Amino acid sequence: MGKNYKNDTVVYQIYPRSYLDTDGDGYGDLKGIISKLDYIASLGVNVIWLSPIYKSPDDDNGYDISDYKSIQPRFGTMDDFDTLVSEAKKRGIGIMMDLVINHTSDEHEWFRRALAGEEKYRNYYIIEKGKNGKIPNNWGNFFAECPWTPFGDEKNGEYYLHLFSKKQPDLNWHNPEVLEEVKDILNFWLERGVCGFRCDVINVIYKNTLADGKRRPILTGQEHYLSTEGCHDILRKLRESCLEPHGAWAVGETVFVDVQRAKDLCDESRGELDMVFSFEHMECDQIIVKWFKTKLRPKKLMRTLSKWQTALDWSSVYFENHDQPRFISRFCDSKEYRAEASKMVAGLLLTLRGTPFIYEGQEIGMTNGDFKNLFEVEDIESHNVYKMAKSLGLPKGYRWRMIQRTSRDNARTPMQWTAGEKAGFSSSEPWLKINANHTEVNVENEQNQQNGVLAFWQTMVSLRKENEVLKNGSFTSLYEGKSVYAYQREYEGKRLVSIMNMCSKAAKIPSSLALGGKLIISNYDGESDKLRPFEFRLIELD
Ligand code: TEU
Repeated sequence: MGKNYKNDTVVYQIYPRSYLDTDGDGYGDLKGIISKLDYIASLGVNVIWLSPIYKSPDDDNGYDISDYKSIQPRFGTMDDFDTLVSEAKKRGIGIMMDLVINHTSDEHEWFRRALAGEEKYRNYYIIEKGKNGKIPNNWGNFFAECPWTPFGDEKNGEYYLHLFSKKQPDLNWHNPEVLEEVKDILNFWLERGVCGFRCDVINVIYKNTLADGKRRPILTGQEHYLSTEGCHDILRKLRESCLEPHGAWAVGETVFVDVQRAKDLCDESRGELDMVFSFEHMECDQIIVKWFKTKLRPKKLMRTLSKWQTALDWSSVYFENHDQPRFISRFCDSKEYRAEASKMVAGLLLTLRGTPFIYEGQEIGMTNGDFKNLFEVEDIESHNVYKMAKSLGLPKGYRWRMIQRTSRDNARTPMQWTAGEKAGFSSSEPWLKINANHTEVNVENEQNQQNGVLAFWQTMVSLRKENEVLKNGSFTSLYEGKSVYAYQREYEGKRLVSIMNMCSKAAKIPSSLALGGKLIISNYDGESDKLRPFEFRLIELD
């Protein structure tokens, strides 16, 4: 990797099952991604992050891995993978894998051998005796399940820990043999040419103790496993034994991370992660948990973005991924000003400081799914939460609205390539419902538009990659208002200002922002003395 690889990188996340299906099984596959590499290269990105493509029973859509050194047959073969790596490389694009090492699938050989009584493999997992017929502790679970499930015959009174689904048993990172196995997995993929890893829930892997936790509204017990010293130690060892020798890099998905913990995880001197995904900006519209929403106040989003922009030396910047509802549906407008809002997000994402991550479909302004009922939703988390809401007595209509606006499936609907049958995604019934708005919102339609959403995203990526101020410059917030956000990027005396209206009503430009300068780009044509709905402007100050 070059000296400034973090600054020079723009990542495109692909959720493979939803990208392009070439064998007519209703699931996207590697051959589909290969066939779209010219399109992906036209975005200007230089890394593709693949959500898991390993063998998996798909209880959590591949985040439950049963063989880390394999390819899920429905996605293709190892030859397809090798072709993807080499074809991407020809286009200057690296492949980043999704490393899920907090847990395996319960169908992994290790877990099966543990169930068969092999002591060596029992120690790969967190297996505890219950207390007086009860589960070992009072911890919570990310998927609204009980985090302890009987291990083997219930009569033995033993349980295994799973912070996610019962088919995702947590690994025991106190066991040095687990570290050796995972080093082997990283090196297997690094030797196949991957450029790095997105590390799934990487800051919860090392549990200090299984003692009861302080009672919390969610995830009781988190103080015993969030960003522990044991986790830091493991990250240093993985960097030393795997990443460093291959010149590879790693971004950590770090739930509940605060600024200090983020610094501890990705400060260069620590030799652990290169950057993290924080969540605070994605939680501006929620009350305690994401299922209970409050009206978004853009100022809160602005403040959070500014806070993280100035707190860390470097980090990722993202607004969408496979777990989050579509940003323009959630924070902007998915109808009247969908195009303007998507372009504004492009301006925001690609002029902030940090490595930008674009999620498939974001570049054409895809919106939340148009699910009509729970039967159209696949995600295990959504089904579990619906069940829990029902057990809490929440009214049916309210329960459904909770799922409809927050389900992770909102971001997992198949990529919309054309206005045609099944959006050009597949020749047969897709694994998840395709949004009906694919008739207007699709790649083909966008490729025929000079000033469309896709063209604007491509321009912003190209601008970002060529511009030293955007790649390397400092960040200073200039204005955080009810709807207007403005910040300055500065590098070697050159200054750029991004100014935007995050609302669907025109907004006055504050007098303090009458800075003059030269307009570099805007998502609107023509002049205006106000910022139009979701207007974005990038201005070069002399
Ligand atoms: O997500 C971890 C995680 O915390 C999210 O699931 C989060 O709880 C919520 O869904 C978004 O607010 C990672 C993966 O991204 C997710 O897809 C997996 O389901 C999960 O880990 C388990 O591997």
